[in-house]
Amino acid sequence: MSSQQHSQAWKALQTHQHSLKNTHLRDLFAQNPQRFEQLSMQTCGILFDYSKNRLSAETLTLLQGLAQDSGLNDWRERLFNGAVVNNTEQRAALHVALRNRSDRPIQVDGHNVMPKVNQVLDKMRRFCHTVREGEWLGHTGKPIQSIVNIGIGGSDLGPKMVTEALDNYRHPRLHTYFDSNLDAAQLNHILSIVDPETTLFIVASKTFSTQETLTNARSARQWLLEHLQDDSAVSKHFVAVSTHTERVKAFGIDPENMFEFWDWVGGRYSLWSAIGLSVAVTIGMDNYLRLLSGAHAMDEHFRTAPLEQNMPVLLGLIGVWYTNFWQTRTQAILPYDYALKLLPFYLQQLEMESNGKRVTREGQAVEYNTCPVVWGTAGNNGQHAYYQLLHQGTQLIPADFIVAVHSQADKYGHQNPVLANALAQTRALMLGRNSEETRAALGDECDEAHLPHRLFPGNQPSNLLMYQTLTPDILGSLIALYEHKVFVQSVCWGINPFDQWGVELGKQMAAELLPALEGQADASHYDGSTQGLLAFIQSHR
Ligand code: G6Q
Repeated sequence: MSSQQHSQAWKALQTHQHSLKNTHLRDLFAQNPQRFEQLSMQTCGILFDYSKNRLSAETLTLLQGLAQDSGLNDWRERLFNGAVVNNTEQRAALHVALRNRSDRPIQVDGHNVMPKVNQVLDKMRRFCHTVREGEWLGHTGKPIQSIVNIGIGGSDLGPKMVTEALDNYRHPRLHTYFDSNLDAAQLNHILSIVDPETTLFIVASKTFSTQETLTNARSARQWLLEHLQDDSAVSKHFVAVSTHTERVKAFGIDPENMFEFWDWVGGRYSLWSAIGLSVAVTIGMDNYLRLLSGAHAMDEHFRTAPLEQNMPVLLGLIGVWYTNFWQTRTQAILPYDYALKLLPFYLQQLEMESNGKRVTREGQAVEYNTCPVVWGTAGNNGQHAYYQLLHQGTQLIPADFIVAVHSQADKYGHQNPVLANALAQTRALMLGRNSEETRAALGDECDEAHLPHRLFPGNQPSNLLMYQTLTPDILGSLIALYEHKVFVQSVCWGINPFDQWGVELGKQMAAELLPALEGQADASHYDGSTQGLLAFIQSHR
């Protein structure tokens, strides 16, 4: 049993929640004309407005007390100093070293890792240059036009999200695709578009043992060889990103064409390592380094700013406030910037794989909610789909709105309507509309019998993150903001955010089921449902 919720800070927050329970956000704004000035902040080119939340200055003080009692200052120091913060795997989690653009040495096991990090960045730069300049030639002598990143989970979601988000920075000759799913439909689709003579596959896998990735990589190699009819073509069309040289060699990729990273880089935190190679080739090494610099700027802010002026700390604590004291179960991510359409999927992994845990670092069962379900889609589309529930449903759902002042691609003057919609939604969710206002708004059309259907309770909380336009630097800062938010929450919940044992059991059972599906193993010991499903599969082959 975890002690977190028996602490003074936790109890004080529970009592405080009772006192705020019946206060509407409208009242909080009416009571304090300075609310926006007091409950918003800026750093790294990002404005964070957290005024539309069910909280007061006192709430924040109490939450900071919880963070302090949970040892946040100490944990933050340990994270940046390369301590073993991932206790179940006995590892550091040093994604901050990968984007450390300062000269500050960062030690793992007594060795400064920065020279190795910078060597790989140099190798990536040389590679990106040759591909982008058309000097890296395919087997038949043609420059590369298509990049296919084969990877899954952390070796897919980050590079894919960033490549999409920064499409404006793409080299005009290069098109980049991401293959992750085991179902060959995804690979087939990509292979139907690209040309074997001008395609470069990046096999991205930390372990180089992941079933989905290796299966797809083998099929891609088979496709290439069917077209080019020469085994030596593989070296011109395949490179690897991994921590495991032997397995890369065994697959048939020359270690010269391998980009290394290390076990102290977690999968979902690996975008900043050579796993970002597909991004770097697509947008160019200088822009990729800007992404790292943006993340580094947020790291420095997180590392040095006092808790009450610390953006990731505030974002994390506000999430804890809702999850543990208002018992919310989901968190919406709503980007009003189409470039960030994949951000909700990326954050699903970052947040849910990191903090979807039920025991503390010490292995005791937690007695409180941990990570909420994270979900969302690009802005306006959601308005015409599920926002109904946000406005008039029965659940309290905190939402993060992410908004660009300028879209990357507004040739036709769409941006003011986009901004109007984003601001209107946060306002409507907060204010709602009472009966008096509804009668006034509807005038003669107001039908008293239908009035309840036209009311909006409001009081739905939201954060709003706004920046001028999505550049590599801003995107880097934004991602690092969420990474540190997740870390802050993990500290408050007393859990390890850097392991992911929850994904093991399903993998293991899949490996056991495969022989049964191939008719080479007896299935009679399986549960009734699995036996029934296997029988259906066999009879429909
Ligand atoms: C992330 C997870 C997971 C991992 C994939 C791919 O934190 O560990 O999503 O990234 O399972 O693993 P490989 O990179 O080893 O293929």
